[in-house]
Amino acid sequence: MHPRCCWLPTTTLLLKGSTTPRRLARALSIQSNEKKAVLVTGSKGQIGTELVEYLRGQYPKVIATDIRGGDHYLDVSAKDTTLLERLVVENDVGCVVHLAAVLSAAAERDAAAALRVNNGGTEMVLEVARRHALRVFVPSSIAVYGAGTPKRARENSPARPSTIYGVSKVYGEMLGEYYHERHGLDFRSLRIPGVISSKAMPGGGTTDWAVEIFYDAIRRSRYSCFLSPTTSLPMVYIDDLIKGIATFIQVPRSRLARSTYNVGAFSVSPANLAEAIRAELPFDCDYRISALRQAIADTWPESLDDSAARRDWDWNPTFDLRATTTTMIELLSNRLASAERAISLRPHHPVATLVAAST
Ligand code: AKB
Repeated sequence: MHPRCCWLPTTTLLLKGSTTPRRLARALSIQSNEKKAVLVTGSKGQIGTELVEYLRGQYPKVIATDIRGGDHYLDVSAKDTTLLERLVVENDVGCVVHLAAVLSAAAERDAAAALRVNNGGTEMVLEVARRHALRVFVPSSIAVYGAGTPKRARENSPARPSTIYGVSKVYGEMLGEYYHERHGLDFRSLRIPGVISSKAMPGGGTTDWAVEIFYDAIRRSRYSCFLSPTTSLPMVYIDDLIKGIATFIQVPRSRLARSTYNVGAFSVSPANLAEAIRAELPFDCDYRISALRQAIADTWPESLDDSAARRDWDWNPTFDLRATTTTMIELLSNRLASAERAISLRPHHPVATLVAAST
């Protein structure tokens, strides 16, 4: 059991004067979901790849699903409730981590697909979770904010996005909170900034530059950035995010004052990150700005006020810009070097495929 978990025994819950049958049922379903299997959608994505690995060290069973394979094929946009329910029941799932989503720039290019995957997928997951009293984690994003948001966004800052991705994330948060209020569902969400990671590439996002820059710095000593040098956005290093999600999904509900929290770590612009890389490697960055992605980034906040997450459930990121930069360079240099070797020996080695996909 997680060290911070201290569940009240059933009798204590029953004896408490204010406990209604509905509250009791909710508390019992939350309690009984602890350490059952976890099902992850979008398990092959940037966050899923590392989260599944981490959760496998913590839970008896983790079912990794993805449209690109994983343990089970699952296309969330198809809304195949029967398939999801079968996986839940057969594997005694207690918690769903629903990561599958179309990211901001890709969503702008195909809004219909984004609505099918992002809204449709969340609708299906919440409905199955309601029927089986599952705990649900659905990531939200800095994309919920819009042009009227202050530069440093709080949870209650205006969230009026001007992108279809942002709209879908607001919808996911609000639908989850509705299920929580109306059906007692244990819905949890985090507004996640750009994620910097070395194991799996992001795809179709506006913050992807902050990962691409490391690949190109190591392989070519140069990068052409699609955002302007001064566009500063909030970021988090993957290790902090993974530990944060794992903590957040396990923390007793009684410690959460809200369903949706901001999580930030540091803010960085392309020029600042290029400078941090240049302190480690010979490196040049130029700018070929994408009108689409720049317009999206211009509506997002520069930083996130995450004091509520720090206070309520101990969110405590440890990687700043420097630690992220040196760690990324070290991990990626090793991985790319072994991939180069793998490419020359075995063209279908998984790391070789990762490198090929990133080029
Ligand atoms: C994107 O850039 O679309 C995502 C996000 C900030 O949600 N990384």
